[in-house]
Amino acid sequence: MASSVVRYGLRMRETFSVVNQDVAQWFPGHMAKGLNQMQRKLKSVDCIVEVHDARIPISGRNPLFEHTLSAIKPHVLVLNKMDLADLRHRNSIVKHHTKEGIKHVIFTNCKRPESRGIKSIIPTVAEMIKNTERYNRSEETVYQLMVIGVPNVGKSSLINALRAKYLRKSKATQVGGLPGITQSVLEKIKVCEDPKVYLLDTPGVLAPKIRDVETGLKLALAATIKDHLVGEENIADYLLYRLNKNGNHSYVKYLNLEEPTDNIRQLLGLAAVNNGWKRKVRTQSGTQVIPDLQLSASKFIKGFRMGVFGPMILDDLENMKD
Ligand SMILES: Nc1nc2c(ncn2[C@@H]2O[C@H](COP(=O)(O)OP(=O)(O)OP(=O)(O)O)[C@@H](O)[C@H]2O)c(=O)[nH]1
Ligand SMILES: [Mg+2]
Repeated sequence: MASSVVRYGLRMRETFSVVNQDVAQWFPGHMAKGLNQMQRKLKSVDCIVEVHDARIPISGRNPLFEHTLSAIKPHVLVLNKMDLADLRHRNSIVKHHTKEGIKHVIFTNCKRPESRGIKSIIPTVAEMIKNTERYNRSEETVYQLMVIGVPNVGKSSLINALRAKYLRKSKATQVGGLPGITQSVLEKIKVCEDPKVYLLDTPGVLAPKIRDVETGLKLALAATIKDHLVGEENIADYLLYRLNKNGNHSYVKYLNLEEPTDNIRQLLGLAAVNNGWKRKVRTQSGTQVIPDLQLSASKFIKGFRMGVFGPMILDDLENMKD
């Protein structure tokens, strides 16, 4: 991994390179099954709601969806976790997707069912369906939507948020901090009475072939791929690169360091020593206590996922003007 010890005022990495990473290993094979199940249900669906993480608004969407699901039915792109995303680029993100042919982009925070984004989903979808020929489903008076997306972006949370908003009902589908919580296409869940709207929850599906290693690291940082598959130190290093690139050194205080660095090993070591994060290892002469670099890495990554380094976007939007 390219890195150098950098002191205050010196240059940080401008590009990120990882060696010896077999990206194909990061993707569990069982996901093809989920996609097949989804395709089978497509006939009874009026609209596809694709949920994606607003911190990776451009890259990391599953390109398979474009060909197999969203191109066939009316489609809305929900960019969720907007509370964690830097929304100064909101207009350029929307413009980018509009150019790609996506007419409806909605930013949401599923932790707030009464927020504007959540409120706009059903009216937007109802309008779209009204304006489309409903193929074999024209006699139906209820709307059925399928929620799709890569793992852990908040698909199930969106269903629960809509249910809470319109029906004042509690959670109907399980939510969790790790990817792979929803395992198969579930039965339809009612989220609204007028109009009658049902949603199908689906398991997260990643693209079997990833564009490049950096896209994979973004997906990993946003917790869509299990950490151990990518390696916590790799994910932490990518986070460090991103923060330094943005001139964001808030990690120094958070990890109890003295100054910024661009060297992940140095960061993890110092964080472990300064915070007393230790672990025991067996040696020939007994046991020894050493700094726990893995714990440092997971605390650092967790900080990002909780938003402690402020709102961020992991895609490069510098060249996109609002
Ligand atoms: N900060 C924030 N967290 C969210 C938001 N929406 C969901 N989450 C969290 O993201 C995690 C994943 O949510 P899920 O709803 O289980 O995601 P999913 O896409 O259904 O995941 P899989 O079923 O594993 O594919 C959970 O810890 C949620 O609490 C949001 O808008 N903002
Ligand atoms: Mg789910």
